[in-house]
Amino acid sequence: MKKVITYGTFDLIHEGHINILKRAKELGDHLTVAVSSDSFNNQKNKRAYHNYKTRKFILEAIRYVDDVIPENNWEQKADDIKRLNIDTFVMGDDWAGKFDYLKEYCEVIYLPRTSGVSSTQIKNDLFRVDHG
Ligand code: C2G
Repeated sequence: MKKVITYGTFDLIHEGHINILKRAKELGDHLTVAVSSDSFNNQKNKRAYHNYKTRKFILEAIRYVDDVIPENNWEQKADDIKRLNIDTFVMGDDWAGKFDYLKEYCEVIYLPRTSGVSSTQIKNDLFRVDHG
């Protein structure tokens, strides 16, 4: 069984998230998503609308996702890959090159981001609608 993993905040799930989860799953037979904890989001200076419990709940409902684990820090990836016997690590290409050190443990693939959509864009657009 070919196991794939990807990491992220996955707040306000949108088409871009679904696209990368779908393509990540297509690279193997099993997809684990490591979703950023609330404290790690603070470390990433990322404000999520939904808390960890909700973001995990939503991810678990997505057909391409087989397992959801917490992402608590930057350093856990190599241990996760070894512990879970991961074959392929996938991230959007906004991270291109940043995780090449993981090639020592598994295949590293950066997939094109879906242009024109992001949680920040959604929040800004909603704010503009409400405030003119
Ligand atoms: N993504 C995408 N297209 C978008 C938006 C996001 O392909 N329009 C991808 C990102 O490239 C990433 C994944 O969806 O691979 C999750 O995106 P975020 O929730 O923004 O994750 P991020 O904050 O980049 O966290 O250790 C890694 C970090 O936790 C990644």
